[in-house]
Amino acid sequence: MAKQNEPLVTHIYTADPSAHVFEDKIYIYPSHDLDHDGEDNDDGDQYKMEDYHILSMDDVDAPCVDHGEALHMKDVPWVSGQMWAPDAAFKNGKYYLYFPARDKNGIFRLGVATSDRPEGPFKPEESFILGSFSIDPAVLVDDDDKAYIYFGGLWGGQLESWMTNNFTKDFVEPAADAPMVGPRVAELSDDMLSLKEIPQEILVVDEEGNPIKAGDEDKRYFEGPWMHKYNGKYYLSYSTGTTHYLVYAIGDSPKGPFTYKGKILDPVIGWTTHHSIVEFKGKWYLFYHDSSLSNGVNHLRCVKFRELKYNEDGTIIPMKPYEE
Ligand code: FUB
Repeated sequence: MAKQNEPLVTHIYTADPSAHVFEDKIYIYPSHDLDHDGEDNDDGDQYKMEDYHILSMDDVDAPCVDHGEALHMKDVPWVSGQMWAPDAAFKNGKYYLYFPARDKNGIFRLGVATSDRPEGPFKPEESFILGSFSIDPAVLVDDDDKAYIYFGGLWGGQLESWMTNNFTKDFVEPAADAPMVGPRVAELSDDMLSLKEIPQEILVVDEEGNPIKAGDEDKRYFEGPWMHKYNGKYYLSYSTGTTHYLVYAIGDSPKGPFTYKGKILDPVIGWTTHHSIVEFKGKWYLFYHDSSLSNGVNHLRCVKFRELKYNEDGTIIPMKPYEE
């Protein structure tokens, strides 16, 4: 049986859970971590994932089912490795799996694969999504049926290499007092397979309207964007990377700007955490990962979930990962 704050599955290592309610169940789209003796570095070479397994739960206290391999890199013609954090969406009567991976030149791109079923198997497109780059796609299908893809990750995720929307191998990190490097957003085409526009950088400001600075590592964007709506407002949440927080910002439109509001989750065991937020049967849940299942090995992670609550003013009540 699934239990809050416990690994959802223990027979494989899983990370980066993107949770959605499809067909009245919770479906979880995680990365699948593999064990190896390779290098662990700031480029993320330790995250050597090759495939996706999709999980589901009929309810929050029901067993978590692994539906087996839904997509493997050997079946994706443009991929050379590292199938990282995915997300999924439902539109046009179909399920879409969005995933980042290195192309044959070692550049991270975003791919898409389709299925008639939420658990797959998924059939990939021949090429990556034109105009896409970096990692960690998250897709919002808004109430008006327009769909937006959010993405981007610093360091190994190569986002700093795309400040001009052209890849630059030798990028310069922004100065500490310069605005942070923001995640990107683009509207998706109606068939969900391409971008309708050039991705734009998202602006996150503080309560005074000043952009969050690159050196403000407790608040700045690092990776793992997620977008959800609560009471008509748009909530952009993300990982701060080096300081290991999950934080959020609120805006009035899917492309922002967003005002930084605070922390969602304190640091977990392991270097990364990566999350999603979903409503199920009138309650809200945070899905995230830590490295507790491997006793702290950074690249061997496990997905977990816990209830998330809001204050009356719409702010999120911050949580500590190892307290109820
Ligand atoms: O899982 C590989 C990478 O680690 C993800 O893309 C990041 O968000 C981090 O969780």
